[in-house]
Amino acid sequence: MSSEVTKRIRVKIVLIGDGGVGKTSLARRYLGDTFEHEYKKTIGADFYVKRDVFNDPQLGEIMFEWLIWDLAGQPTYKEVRPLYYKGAQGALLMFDVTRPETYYNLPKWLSEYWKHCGAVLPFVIVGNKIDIRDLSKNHVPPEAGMEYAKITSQVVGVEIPYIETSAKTGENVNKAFEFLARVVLDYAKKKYKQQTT
Ligand code: G3D
Ligand code: MG
Repeated sequence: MSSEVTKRIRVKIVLIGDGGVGKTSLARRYLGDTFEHEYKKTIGADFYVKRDVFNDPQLGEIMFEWLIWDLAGQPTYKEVRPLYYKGAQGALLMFDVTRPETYYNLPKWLSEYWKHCGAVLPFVIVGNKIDIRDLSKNHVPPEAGMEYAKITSQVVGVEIPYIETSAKTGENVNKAFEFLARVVLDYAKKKYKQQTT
């Protein structure tokens, strides 16, 4: 990590998707060993901080301080909801490629995210557990994730990425956050343009 990085932003993100899709595993894999971890017992969510540097073609190197919120277990979700989403600027919308029902539930999570954040905010669609995709007879093919990304891109007005990961092997985990940094910046640039034109 370069000490010359001067641009820094702090971005709260939420991990959303059905229980068991791998939200906690993905976050922990991304954090590696060097993470600050705080468990918010009172609200039933885990909270992690991670700094990472990304390169933007126009802005150069930017240090992101991710504030990653991760719902713990199966909480009494109603009480957690407002705090969980408050101030979020991005999301990883996750499903499990071995369980189609988790893919079909994506719209439900997305509308909840937008509703509680009060805006049509950006996100990355993550199809997790690709290491065991072939073990499932009716697994979700990559085309399904790409299709949903295409549809939602039109709604958000920026290109929503789809990425396939394995929190178990670590495949594409860093890349998921790289994509999230990109889409958050794309969205911010779009908003800025709208305000100045
Ligand atoms: P959640 O936070 O979305 O509820 P978890 O999901 O991160 O708790 O993961 C649920 C289970 O799926 C865990 O198994 C975890 O090890 C497993 N898992 C998560 N990601 C992957 C992956 O990419 N590949 C494989 N093969 N397994 C994964 P257990 O057995 O602990 O319930
Ligand atoms: Mg979890």
